[in-house]
Amino acid sequence: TKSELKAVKKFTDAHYAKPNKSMYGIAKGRNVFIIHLESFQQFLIDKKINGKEVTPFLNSIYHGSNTYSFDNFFNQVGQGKTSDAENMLETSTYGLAQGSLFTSIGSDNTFQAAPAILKQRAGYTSAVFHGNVASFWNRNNVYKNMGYQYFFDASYYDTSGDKSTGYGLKDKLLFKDSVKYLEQLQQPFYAKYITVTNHLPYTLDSEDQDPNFKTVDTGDSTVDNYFVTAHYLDQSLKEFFTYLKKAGLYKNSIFVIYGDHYGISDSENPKLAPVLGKSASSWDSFDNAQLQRVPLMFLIPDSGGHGRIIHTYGGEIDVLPTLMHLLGVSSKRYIQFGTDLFSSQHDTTVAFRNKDFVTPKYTSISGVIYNNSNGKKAKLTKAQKKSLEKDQDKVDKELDLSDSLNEKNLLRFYHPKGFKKVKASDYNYSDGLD
Ligand code: GP9
Ligand code: MN
Repeated sequence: TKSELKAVKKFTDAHYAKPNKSMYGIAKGRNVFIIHLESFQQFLIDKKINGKEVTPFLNSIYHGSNTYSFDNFFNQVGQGKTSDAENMLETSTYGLAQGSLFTSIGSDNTFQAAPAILKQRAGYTSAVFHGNVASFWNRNNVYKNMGYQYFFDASYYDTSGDKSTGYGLKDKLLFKDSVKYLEQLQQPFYAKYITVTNHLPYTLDSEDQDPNFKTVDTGDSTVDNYFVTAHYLDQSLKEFFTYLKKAGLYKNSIFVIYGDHYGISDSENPKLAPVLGKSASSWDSFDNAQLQRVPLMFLIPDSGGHGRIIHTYGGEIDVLPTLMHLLGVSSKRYIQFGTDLFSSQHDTTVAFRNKDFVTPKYTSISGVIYNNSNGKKAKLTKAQKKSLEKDQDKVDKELDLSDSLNEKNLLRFYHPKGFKKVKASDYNYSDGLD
């Protein structure tokens, strides 16, 4: 009801972080590429195996002079995995405590999402490129409610035979075969690429494997193969960027590159530990939480060389307000739970979907507080305890309010200035062939 909406609005208004003046609008008018790196964890960045970088191309972007890279950025997904990550990035609201928001309520929910906002405020065309079938995670319905104009799913590509792995078209082919559609998009566009090849069980035909890259031998094939498909994903991006530069689409774009969630699960982490130079026998839930870091990079070519690696703590919920401010579109009037990562008022408490959380100093897991600096259980003063209880309260409240907003479809009552309600029936993603 409307009073429930009020409670949400009161929270997000108070929580809002005003933009950093030196960053606001630095990517104004550029095309936006959202590049979703499937199952890609931060530890892959700069990782060398047998003397070779696993992801040399992404590393070059990560360290590039026009890239703002974050090394304390966490995934916050729940059971909705990829779809939860997408929901957070498009709406700056959380996924649900159980299941996937996309599949459970996404067909009927009211969204005030990036594609609609950017179209209405800044004239952006929007499209998703993905090599799996449109119905997976209910995307065909959700994207319409988000205001996506185009969805180029598996039906737009030849996915036959060895062109696909378990979740669809191989990444190199997705990037290559999407070009003919990408080139048709009216600029500026907001284009999302969701990769799939680096997905469990990380299988890859030998013809797609780089003979010059030898992976680890941990005795766990999931861990070993993870590096192989991550390497392939890296090569696929390199090829795509080569095309974009040739086509003249590179310089006038901003690239948001992020990992959606872990690829190696908690139960497999002890097998991974030695590869990361850690001990398997002392591996614990603190270590599992630290591995929830995923990459986040904002690459803004030819933007003056002020890029750097930023140690600010944040999570997927924070991407949308950050991006909007880089594009010079104020986020203030919308209901969003994240805060601009570049703002001095940014909230550095990162909530996990199960109410655990991480701050720059502490990690809280099932109520146990660990010191980030040494991974040991923290000895806390009264005042520190108090302040962590406050953090926990905020985390609980934030998740509850986000759930209330989505579960009760409260955005249907909310009319931010100038926002035209999205009409799903405006969109038709069929390619006319089926
Ligand atoms: C499939 C893909 C995988 O289309 O996006 O989703 P996930 O299994 O990672 O949630
Ligand atoms: Mn995923």
